[in-house]
Amino acid sequence: MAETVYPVPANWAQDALVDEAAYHAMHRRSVEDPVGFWRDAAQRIDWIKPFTTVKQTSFNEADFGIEWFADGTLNLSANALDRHLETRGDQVAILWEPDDPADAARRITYRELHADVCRFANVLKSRGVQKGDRVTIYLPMVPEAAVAMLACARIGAIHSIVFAGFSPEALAGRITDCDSTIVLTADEGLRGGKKVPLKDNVDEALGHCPAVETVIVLRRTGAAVPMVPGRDVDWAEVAAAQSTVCEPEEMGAEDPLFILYTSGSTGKPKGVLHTTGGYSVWASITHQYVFDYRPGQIYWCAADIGWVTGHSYVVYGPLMNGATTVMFEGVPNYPDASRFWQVVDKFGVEIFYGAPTALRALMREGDEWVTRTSRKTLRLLGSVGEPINPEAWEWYHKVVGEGRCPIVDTWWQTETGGVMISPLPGATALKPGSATRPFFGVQPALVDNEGVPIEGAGDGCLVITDSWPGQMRTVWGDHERFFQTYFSTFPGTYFTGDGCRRDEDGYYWITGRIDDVINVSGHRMGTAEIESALVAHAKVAEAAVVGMPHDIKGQGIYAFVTTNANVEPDEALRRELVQWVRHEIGPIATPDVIQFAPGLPKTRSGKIMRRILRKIGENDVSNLGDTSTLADPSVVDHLLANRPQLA
Ligand code: 6R9
Repeated sequence: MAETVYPVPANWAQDALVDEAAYHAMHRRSVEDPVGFWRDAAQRIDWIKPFTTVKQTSFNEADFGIEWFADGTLNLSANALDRHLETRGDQVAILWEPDDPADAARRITYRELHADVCRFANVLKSRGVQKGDRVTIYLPMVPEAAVAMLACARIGAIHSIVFAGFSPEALAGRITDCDSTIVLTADEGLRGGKKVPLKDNVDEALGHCPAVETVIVLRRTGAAVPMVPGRDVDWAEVAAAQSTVCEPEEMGAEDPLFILYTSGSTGKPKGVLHTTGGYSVWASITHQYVFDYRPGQIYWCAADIGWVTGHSYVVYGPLMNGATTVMFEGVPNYPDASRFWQVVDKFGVEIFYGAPTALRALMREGDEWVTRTSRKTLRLLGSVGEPINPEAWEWYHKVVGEGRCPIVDTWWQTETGGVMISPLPGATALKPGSATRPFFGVQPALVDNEGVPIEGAGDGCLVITDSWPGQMRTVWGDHERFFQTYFSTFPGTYFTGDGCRRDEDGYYWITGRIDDVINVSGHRMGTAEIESALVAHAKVAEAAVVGMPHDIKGQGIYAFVTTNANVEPDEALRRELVQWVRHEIGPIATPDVIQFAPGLPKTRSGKIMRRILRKIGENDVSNLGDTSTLADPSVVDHLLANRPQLA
């Protein structure tokens, strides 16, 4: 595929915080003099007691440790709220859009949010929550979720948000793992017009969690839910009884801020732990520069607070930067496929940050859903969560952004706390599908399977060679697992688990998880590459590719393909797609199997559950493992029932 380059638009080069020259100068300083760079950069935070040490980090087994600004003290909620009261107390902090567009939006100013947070912090204290205690949050996308996070941060409690789409089983596991004794939830959630029985789920989960003493229940739909006397209390009732004065707790920079569970390739989900100082610096500085954010701009990150993107870029980063942050309860296609762009018009959104999976789904519905809206306020678009295939990128750029909005394709992970590799809109010429260049302080490197560094252009495993402030500090309760998972594969470096290509311009192209790499006749191929080729076909909406055992090639290519609405998949199309991929990538990428499917198995955050597809590819379907976190488990039944006969 021919590579298109989109230069920085002239107005962006001129007006942005950082242009090309400034990017290079700042990045160079950040790696040559990290202590000086971060000592200066950390002044963006209001410290209670200033730090004297900046960086004490080692990725080596002998003296392994990660500490930033260690002797400084601060409070994140004070940085997100109190510091704004004088300058922008009456500015809207959270603009909340409900699931149903007919219901009223909510506009919460910094002053109101501050009061709500203090009040709820006092609620937590009144229930016995102390600094260091774990608070499980199982709430839908409502402002109270942000209030709960900030209230925890205010008193030094560690929040553990569990996505409100997770099953009771998953919730119970996470409550137990971090020994949480308090759960915050709602009667029901609302998404895409459907009710989610959150309180019922909590009740079921708590059957396995006898240590939980308090459940605070927010009334979202008003459904009648059973309340266990002594354990369950009504959110509004207990909040009303508290004062709006609550002094922020003085936290050490390395005191824990939150735990967020994330799945790896093996074992049960890991409790990724982030601490206070480094994370605050990282979430705020990345939000400011990646989105070229100026206080007061209307900014919308469409992620759920159940994911790290919601933590760093719906709540913490934007609020520390004095943003008006949009919080959206709903889904992209309810009531119809114009929903995102209607919300953009309703609020005058200038910066929109979303996921490729949503974009591909909307793209499939046709352009009119987009073009019937104005979107004239949009200036910048962002992408996160998975590689964005060039077709979706071009559509996002041309149709959604009308060619005038740069796209920041941001690569990062739960573990990294914030964006690591991304364009800066005023500095970086864009190549569709590339996350482009490292953020300040990030030192990516490529190594081969034996750990030998790859210089210049090439393909390999993506590692990060030195620490950055937003890095996770441990796996909750299992420091050894932290070291083993991330620092033992390629000693002395942080191993991301992602494969990556670096081109002649030093641009990084994430090719997908290493465990998604398939080896066909000795040729390594990113499944994302083949998927991208398939999706480039006019009739294909979405594709997922896995390896399958092959007698001669070692591994063959098994492709799951969802066609566009109105396309009837048949044998002719199958042959056409095989030829298409051969044409796009080369004969080496010829798919061995193409299975058409109306839907792919996805988690509720929209990530394709490749584990299941791999098992189908390997014809090992007797035990597909835990499928409880799938958005729609029936998709799997369809896949199993329609497997093509293999020779
Ligand atoms: C923020 C987030 C992390 C994994 C990561 C990678 C994939 C995320 C990406 C991307 C290509 C991007 N990923 N952003 N791949 N381009 N812009 O998604 O965190 O849920 O922990 O997932 O997602 O494979 O390793 P998390």
